Amino acid sequence: MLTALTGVFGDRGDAVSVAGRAASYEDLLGAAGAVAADLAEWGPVPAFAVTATATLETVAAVVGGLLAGVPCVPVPPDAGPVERSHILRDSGARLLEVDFARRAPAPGAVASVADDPALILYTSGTTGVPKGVVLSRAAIVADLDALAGAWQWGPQDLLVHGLPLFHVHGLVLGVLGALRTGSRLLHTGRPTPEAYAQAARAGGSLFFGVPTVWSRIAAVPEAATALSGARLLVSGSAALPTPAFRDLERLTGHRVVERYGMTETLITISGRAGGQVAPGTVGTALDGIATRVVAEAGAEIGELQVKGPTLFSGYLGRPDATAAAYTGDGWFRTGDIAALDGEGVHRIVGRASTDMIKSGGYRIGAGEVENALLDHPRVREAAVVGVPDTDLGERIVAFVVADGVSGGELTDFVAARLSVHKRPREVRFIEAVPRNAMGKPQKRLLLEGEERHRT
Ligand code: MLC
Ligand code: AMP
Repeated sequence: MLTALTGVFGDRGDAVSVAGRAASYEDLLGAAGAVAADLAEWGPVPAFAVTATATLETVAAVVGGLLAGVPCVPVPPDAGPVERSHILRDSGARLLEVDFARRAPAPGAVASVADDPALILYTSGTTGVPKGVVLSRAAIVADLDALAGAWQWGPQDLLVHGLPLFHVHGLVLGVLGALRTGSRLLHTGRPTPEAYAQAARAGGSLFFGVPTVWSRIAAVPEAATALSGARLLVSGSAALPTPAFRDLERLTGHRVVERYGMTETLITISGRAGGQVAPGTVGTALDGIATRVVAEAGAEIGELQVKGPTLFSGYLGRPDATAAAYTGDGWFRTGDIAALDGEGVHRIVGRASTDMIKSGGYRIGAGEVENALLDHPRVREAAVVGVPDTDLGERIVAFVVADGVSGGELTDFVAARLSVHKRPREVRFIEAVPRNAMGKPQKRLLLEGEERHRT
């Protein structure tokens, strides 16, 4: 599955560089071989987990899992005890420590088949605890090959990004994509404007970022102009604001290509290298993917539904939730609201539920944050919403009914139990959560109040 590691592209001393440490394919394959040997020694396990810091160790762990045919569960390094123990318990994964200095020959061909799980990525639903999204080897290969075609991505490229290695964007596209296409990888550690500019000066050709990263680069003109020599700038994981698109076009000469995807579907829609790109649009379906927009009679926008070989194998241990994610005729329901033009170009216009928040490109379920807040002894009610934010796209705002506790304490409480990016950026104390006759929270009322608060 990892074409580059078979040596087709030849070896290079800096094939993979992560946060300032470089490795050749031979180094990486040796370290991954040691991981595979450890996994073989363990005997049968349903999965293994790795604390997915942005390091060569994480890359070796993921490749080692592929070599051994054991699914890998990357755990966010800042996950607090509640989130971490849920992930480990739910997946049954045993935690593996990686020592990149160790080397072992790669095991011979493993008896894995294309449908076998390669990765289990935990992602938030609208309510409750995160679910494990099972991704097969075949789904990943289908997606990476379709993207390689769409972006003309190959061994001539130097891919640059600084995204976390526990989600689709940074891990599947940003690591496995480089290994599959044979492009070199330069992971900057953190996705700062300065680090991207430096990587551009070092020859970076293909750049990935979430919109927050691109907006921050656009706000630092000397960093943005350094990206003029790149071949392709790609944005995804959330909507790229048009002002950022325009500023980057002016400063870099590039029209940023947007692509759309989900943990459950991988990337399904994208603009093309050398193709027409318009701000606010995410392009056309990738090769092998079918999309449809199911609109109410007379409406032009509706739920985006997708089908194709890149789709997940199901939520781990949750056949109910898996079944609920599909329509009766077998299309995956994204929960995103979209419009489709006559040319097959998609525009994502919103989400069906206010309970799914996208902040800094991270997907956060309101229910998970509410449950964490309700675990605090002073909190009686909690309602969490995403409020428009120029930097993060949306920022998490928690409305709570509580006394004897400060907003800062509640923020720290969530950050420590779940993870830092799931913390509310603002806590507002209210008398009661507005509810309808059925007792269901009326979050739109809170959001309307928030609009008034802003103006
Ligand atoms: C602040 N910090 C706290 C804290 N408040 N720590 C503990 N408790 C508190 N109360 C610290 C953090 O530890 C961190 O420290 C620092 O503040 C900043 O943290 P942050 O707020 O998370 O960083 P921020 O600058 O807001 O991050 C922006 C960002 C990030 C863009 C870098 O949001 C990001 O990496 N996003 C990428 C998400 C992504 O990859 N999504 C893809 C999903 S896949 P320190 O020391 O660490 O600086 C997908 C499919 C698809 O969507 O289509 O791609
Ligand atoms: P995640 O599961 O973290 O992969 O998040 C998936 C969600 O990110 C999708 O359902 C969309 O809401 C959002 N998303 C991803 N890419 C884009 C994009 N280019 N434009 C708008 N939203 C996007």
